[in-house]
Amino acid sequence: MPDSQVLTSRQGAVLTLTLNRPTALNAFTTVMLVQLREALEAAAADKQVRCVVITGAGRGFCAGQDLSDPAIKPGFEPGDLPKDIGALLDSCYLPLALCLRAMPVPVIAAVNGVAAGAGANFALSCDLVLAGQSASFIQAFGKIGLIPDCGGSWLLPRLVGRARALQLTLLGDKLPAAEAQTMGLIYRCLPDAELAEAAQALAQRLSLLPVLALAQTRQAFDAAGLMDYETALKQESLLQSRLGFSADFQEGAAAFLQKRAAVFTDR
Ligand code: T3D
Repeated sequence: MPDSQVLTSRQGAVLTLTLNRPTALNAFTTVMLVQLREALEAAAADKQVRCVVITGAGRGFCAGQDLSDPAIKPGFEPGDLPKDIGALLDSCYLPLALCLRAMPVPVIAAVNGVAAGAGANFALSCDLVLAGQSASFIQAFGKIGLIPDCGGSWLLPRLVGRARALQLTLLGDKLPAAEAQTMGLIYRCLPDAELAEAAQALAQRLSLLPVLALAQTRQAFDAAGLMDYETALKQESLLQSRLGFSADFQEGAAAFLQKRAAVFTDR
């Protein structure tokens, strides 16, 4: 679709989604939020897709919620009523964030430029975050009177600890990609010119692995964060029991014993 706010392209088993409003640094409109969720849902339903890459068109990754979108734009006239931002979160951000976190395949964010507000937290919710050296992450919420959303309140303290999460969110400073890597917020910072190729290479590599187990690893980590040690051990037994019956495990173990490359097919 030429006027789509989310472009899709396929290379083998890797689907790339490109946020496509470059003149507004790919800020999220309600249309884009819906299109992005629908594209992820379609990828989840397509057994041929084994890894997803998400990136941005132009010089930005995503500047967060489009503040001029009619769904939230403040009125400038006396008597104009504020919009219910929580309703937008419930109807658009929450289903998108839950869909991303439940993807049956790994999802890579290739952060090609600034990622601000919900754009930053959406990227950080992906499984592996690569960023170009000119990219940056901004918890822009505090400066406009909001709290971190799109999963940020849950994710940030878990990723970098409470002190750093508060530093990032209360000050709202631009965090360069290299510092984000040093801090453990993202997987890797790369030269800008290498980002797209590195993201595709990483995605191709993941697509050859047993993606069912990779996606369940993410889900186990997320769930274990809310469990005590013994409950987490029991969760491991349960998941491992299911995976033990999977074709991928039979294939992986057989390939190891037969000294050959494994071919994984489960989704
Ligand atoms: O439901 C809800 O609404 C709640 C959800 C909230 C989630 C959120 O994401 S809240 C945070 C929203 N985002 C921001 O506050 C960030 C606003 N943007 C910026 O601070 C800056 O644009 C950046 C630091 C990200 C980049 O700065 P710079 O100097 O590289 O670019 P720029 O010139 O500011 O922006 C380029 C264009 O993009 C510009 O348009 P123009 O003047 O060329 O026509 C700018 O207005 C537009 N743009 C950037 N961010 C947004 C935006 N337009 C609408 N909404 C934006 N968020």
